Amino acid sequence: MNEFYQLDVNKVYDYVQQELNFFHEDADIECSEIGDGNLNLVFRVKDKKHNKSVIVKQSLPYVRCVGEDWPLSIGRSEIESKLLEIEYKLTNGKVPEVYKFDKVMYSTIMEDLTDYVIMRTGLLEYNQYPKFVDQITDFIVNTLILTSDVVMEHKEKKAYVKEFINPQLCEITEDLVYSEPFFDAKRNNTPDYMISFMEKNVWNDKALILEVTKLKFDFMNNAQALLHGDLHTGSIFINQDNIKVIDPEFAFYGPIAYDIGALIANLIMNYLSTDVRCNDTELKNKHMTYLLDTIKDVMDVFRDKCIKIWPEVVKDNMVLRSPDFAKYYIDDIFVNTAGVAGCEMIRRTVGLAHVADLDGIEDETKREEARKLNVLLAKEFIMKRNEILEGKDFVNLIKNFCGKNKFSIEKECS
Ligand code: SR1
Ligand code: MG
Repeated sequence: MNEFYQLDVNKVYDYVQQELNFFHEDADIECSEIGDGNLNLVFRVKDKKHNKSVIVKQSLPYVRCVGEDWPLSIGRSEIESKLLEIEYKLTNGKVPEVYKFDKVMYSTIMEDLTDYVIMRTGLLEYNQYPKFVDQITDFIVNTLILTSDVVMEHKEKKAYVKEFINPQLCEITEDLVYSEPFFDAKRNNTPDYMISFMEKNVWNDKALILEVTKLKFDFMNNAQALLHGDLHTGSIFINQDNIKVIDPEFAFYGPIAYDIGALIANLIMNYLSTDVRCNDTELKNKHMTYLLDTIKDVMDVFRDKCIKIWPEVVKDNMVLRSPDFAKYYIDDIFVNTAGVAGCEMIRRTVGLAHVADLDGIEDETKREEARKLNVLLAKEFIMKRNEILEGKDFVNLIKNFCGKNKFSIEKECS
């Protein structure tokens, strides 16, 4: 077949066999469409008899969650499969193994992660993952620091910058994360009761808009490292032993803080969600403490690992001569991580694409409280980001701000 056609559950088994001859002749096949993301089709093809399965992910020429009115280049799947192959090597297999990328069908056939759950789902069920901090910080250091100018030969790095130019997907982020949530944009998904709240606290706050604009320009102009580009808890498969990071179709050369900030923001939203959803006080305290420890440790262990590998990996001739450069470089990542986290929290509350952590709060009043608290806390992260240089600074801001403001938000929403 050398023409693109859209896969469905009836066609996908024949497609896999034609491309890879993966299944036994006597296989007992079951195909399902399991994609719950915003952009693509995702199929699981499983041989129940021999317990073998693959995932087939196909790009559609439009944004799935919106429809054909929003066209999108299917070439994004090539970026995704290339990045998965690079990250597979850099991280010793912390992403799914790609079996084949098909440039005609814009589909990737890859490893099925049967023993894992999406981290967002696991956290919403109050599960804890003791190996997560160590594994995600290895992932971040190996995919980001090792693809930066600190380490890579500069012409090779620039060749990567060119190869991973991803204008359409970057535009989605520029619009959906850094622009539209900060005014009353048509594509926003803003609950009615949030409109006047947003006008008062965000849309008319000129100082905030200036800081978000600075962060947007950092996103667009700081070709620092080869990012995943959408590293939230819905892009991480997890279990008690391992993680596998999925869905890097937003990959491009951008600021390291963009990946880390997305992750931290989604942990914070789970924290706020747990506070209003969980009725078992002991479990609630345990899970919220776990989340704060995780946020703190991700940041501090990231810093420690950077400092540790720095002397072994640095190649740039000026960085080698400047012992203080590592601290300057990592401090800048921390500050911008706080800023990115704030933008991600606001866009997941009022922008086009929300998260289950907030939308899934069943009690309407509590959902409103959590959304409002999330926006106000996000503002603090953006406006006070220059003071956030250690893991404990993230945690103290969350604890102090929520402690002080929870009561007045509860009163406002009741
Ligand atoms: C139209 S795409 C909306 C969002 O889904 C992806 O997962 C990205 O986070 C993007 O911003
Ligand atoms: Mg995704």
